[in-house]
Amino acid sequence: MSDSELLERARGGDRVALARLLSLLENGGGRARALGALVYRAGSEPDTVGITGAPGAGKSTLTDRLVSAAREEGRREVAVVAVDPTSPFSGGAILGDRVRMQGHALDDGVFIRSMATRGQLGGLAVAVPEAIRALGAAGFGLVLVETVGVGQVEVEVAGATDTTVVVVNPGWGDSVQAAKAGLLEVADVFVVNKADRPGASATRRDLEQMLDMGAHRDWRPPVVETVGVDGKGVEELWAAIISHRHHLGGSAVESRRAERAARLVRRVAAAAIERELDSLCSGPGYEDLVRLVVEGRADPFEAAEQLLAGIAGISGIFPGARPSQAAPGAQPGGTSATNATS
Ligand SMILES: Nc1nc2c(ncn2[C@@H]2O[C@H](COP(=O)(O)OP(=O)(O)OP(=O)(O)O)[C@@H](O)[C@H]2O)c(=O)[nH]1
Ligand SMILES: [Mg+2]
Repeated sequence: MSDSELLERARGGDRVALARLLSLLENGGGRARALGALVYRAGSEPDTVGITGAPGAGKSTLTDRLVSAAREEGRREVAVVAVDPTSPFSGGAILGDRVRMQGHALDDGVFIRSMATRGQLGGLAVAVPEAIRALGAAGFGLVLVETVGVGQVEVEVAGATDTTVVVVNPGWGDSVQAAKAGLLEVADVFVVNKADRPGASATRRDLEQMLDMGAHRDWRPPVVETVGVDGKGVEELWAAIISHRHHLGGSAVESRRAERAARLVRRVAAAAIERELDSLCSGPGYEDLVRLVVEGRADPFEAAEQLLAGIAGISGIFPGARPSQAAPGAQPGGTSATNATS
């Protein structure tokens, strides 16, 4: 099946085609780039909500409830991307999530997908937004992204949504951990889940205090208490998400998305340069250069200059990508030519 045929089927509601499309994107390589080019041109970005927090905080349970809330509100197509960072904590997360969200197994309007780290350039931080785009192209107006907020990349993935929900549990340690992980900065809404356990209101106060100290601009993240297992507080959580959405409004969403796109382009470019550098720094030529420095026949700057000459004319490094179709302004102004002659 051709790439455009596959995309057409996915857009037409063929879930098998959609799953295949997502797998191909996830695998990376030339086909992924060609598909990615189609996907990015095929539709706009859907509304996105990130749900993040420590392992076992209740993210999947809440995500499941939020899917129900969105469906009840009349959202026609809702997708869930459960990111499995293959961290030491996430053993069995994929199976667990599937089982937990079984309530939607028979609902045609709900699509659930797990994603693991792939070898693709830029990693999850690039792969997840691409999957979100693909889901948008396939007609999903709302995508919920569940991520374990334990590492920098995971926090970045979670924060790369229109609205980011940070889930903590009762206990002072949890909010401190969340703060340490950088979750305070990305949170638009806080949830104290497992509020059936002691200490929920204390944790809520702790969070409020941290928010008091922090400089939040025009939106103060509300703190909501929930009991994921019985659905208590979920209505309030959904309302908080919606009200953040309203707060963002049209233009704020646009500027958030523009910032994200800028970060993505930079991340892909940085990963590509890093990759080129890795290969330049692995050959015999590199050893020769290093020897020159060791023997005092060149300084590190001269050696680096010679090394970098190898990537001065960097292009054609994404097989399948179509740089010729990018906007004229996107051309890097002939910098490589300048470097080559200087
Ligand atoms: N007591 C109590 N247990 C809960 C609550 N919400 C979720 N749980 C339980 O906590 C456990 C973890 O819930 P999950 O929803 O899988 O948590 P998660 O954050 O998705 O976990 P990972 O994806 O593995 O990081 C499950 O056994 C849930 O039943 C709650 O409000 N109260
Ligand atoms: Mg989970």
